[in-house]
Amino acid sequence: MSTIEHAHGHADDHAHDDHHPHGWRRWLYATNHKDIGTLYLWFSLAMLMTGGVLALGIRAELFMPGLQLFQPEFFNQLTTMHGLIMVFGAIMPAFVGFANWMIPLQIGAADMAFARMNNFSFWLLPPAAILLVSSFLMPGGATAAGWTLYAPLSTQMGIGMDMGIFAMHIMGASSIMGSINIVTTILNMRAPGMTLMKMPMFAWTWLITAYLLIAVMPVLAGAITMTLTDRHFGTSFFNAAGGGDPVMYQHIFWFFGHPEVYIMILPAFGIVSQIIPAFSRKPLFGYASMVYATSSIAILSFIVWAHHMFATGMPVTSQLFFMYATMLIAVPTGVKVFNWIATMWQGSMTFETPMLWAVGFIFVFTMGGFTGLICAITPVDIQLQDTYYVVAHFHYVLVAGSLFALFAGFYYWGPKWTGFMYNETRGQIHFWASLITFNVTFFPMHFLGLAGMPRRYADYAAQFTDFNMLASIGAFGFGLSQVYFLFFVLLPSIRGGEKAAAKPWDGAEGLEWTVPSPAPFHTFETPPTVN
Ligand code: CU1
Repeated sequence: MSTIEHAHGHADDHAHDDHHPHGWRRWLYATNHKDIGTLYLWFSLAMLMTGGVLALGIRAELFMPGLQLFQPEFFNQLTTMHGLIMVFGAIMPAFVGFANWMIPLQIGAADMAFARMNNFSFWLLPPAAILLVSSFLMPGGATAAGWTLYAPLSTQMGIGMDMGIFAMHIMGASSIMGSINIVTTILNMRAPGMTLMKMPMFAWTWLITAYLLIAVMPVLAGAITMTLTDRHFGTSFFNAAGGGDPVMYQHIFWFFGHPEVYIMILPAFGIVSQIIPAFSRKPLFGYASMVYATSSIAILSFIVWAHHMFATGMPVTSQLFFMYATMLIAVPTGVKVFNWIATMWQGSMTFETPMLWAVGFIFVFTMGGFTGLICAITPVDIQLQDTYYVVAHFHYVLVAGSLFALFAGFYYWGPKWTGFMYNETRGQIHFWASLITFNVTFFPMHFLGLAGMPRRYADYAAQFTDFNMLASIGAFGFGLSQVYFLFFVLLPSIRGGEKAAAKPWDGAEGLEWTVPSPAPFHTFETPPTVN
């Protein structure tokens, strides 16, 4: 019996007590970490599809040179909104959904520390998403300043920009509250015996991620608030004519933005660090070094921000500092990759769908890591800045990194969530189709970037046609692969099918809990709330 059904069945025994609201109330008033986790996951899936449709619009326009479908102004709205929706609507909330589902279970807590704040964190998101997406309908359309919302362009666009700023404020508030909840839960609500250094890696990576979020979301809020006051209240923070500096916007934004990219990858590291041992039937190699590597990455992420700004002109000493600091991050990241490989080494490996995604993650994410190193080299970056090479780089880390890990986690833990096994053949089809089409989409972009094709343009010179056609074909294939996932894997595995065993991964399962967990999975049908 699934955990959800179980909770439900239990509630039916007390049909008249209102601790377990039914129907829409169950979701609107949800204080149960599992229900809230489910809400987060559905929300992020909806945003993934919305952002995906925008991406396909971009790739459709870029299938051929010339303008076919969209005017350049609208094209730039598509790229901007694609980025904002994927970062703030899809990837981040998906990891928070995983955190809600898994962290209390992993540390033996009854629920999240602040159950009602947890509800509020989630329900801020749908209005923010509606605000963001409906800005397309405003005069002048959605913001077209790029997801980074650089001044001075962002200080001059229409009302869509204000709606975007408001939406990001709301999403930021949601993230901060979610992070406070995660930190408090992990620090205060671990079961007896569950010391910090015994926690499963996903809980560890999220603890560190939550600190990053609390540190940098207010910085983003500051940057976009200054943008707002420059727009409407006569300030000149980013306006050179009034004594301000548009480059300062970039400093503030990337002081948020670089830790943000680790916010989107550290929980992915955590998921992969649990799947690899389970399907290698060995404990994680170098557990403590994984914890320290994660912390090192988080700390270093605060001192590398200006590697996004080499082309703005800066003193050579600054260039060198940000170049070397950035390269330093390759060390703890390398520790992680080597630990994953050492975990697999001489293991009794099997390749069910979660493991395929996890190994695919290591392989393809690491390519994104290498191109990141290349971009960190200042003189190279000045050449590659704002070309498709950078677009290729960050899609290798965000799609083949974050999204692949999310799929790995879904296939791994989903049977616990729904109570049903997904179809293994279809899961593997989904993996291989995604892996191939992902690379068809984004690998050619390296060549386009090296050849000098700039990003954020609706049109391009004829010599870029072949690789663009290939990328567009790949993108539609990738989109179709996710439609296949939705209709042939996800929905069927929720409706029913083969019942998942209590330990779906059998021999592999025990190793997920490399420490004896004092709190097994199914003891929390009716979690008490704390606040
Ligand atoms: Cu960065």
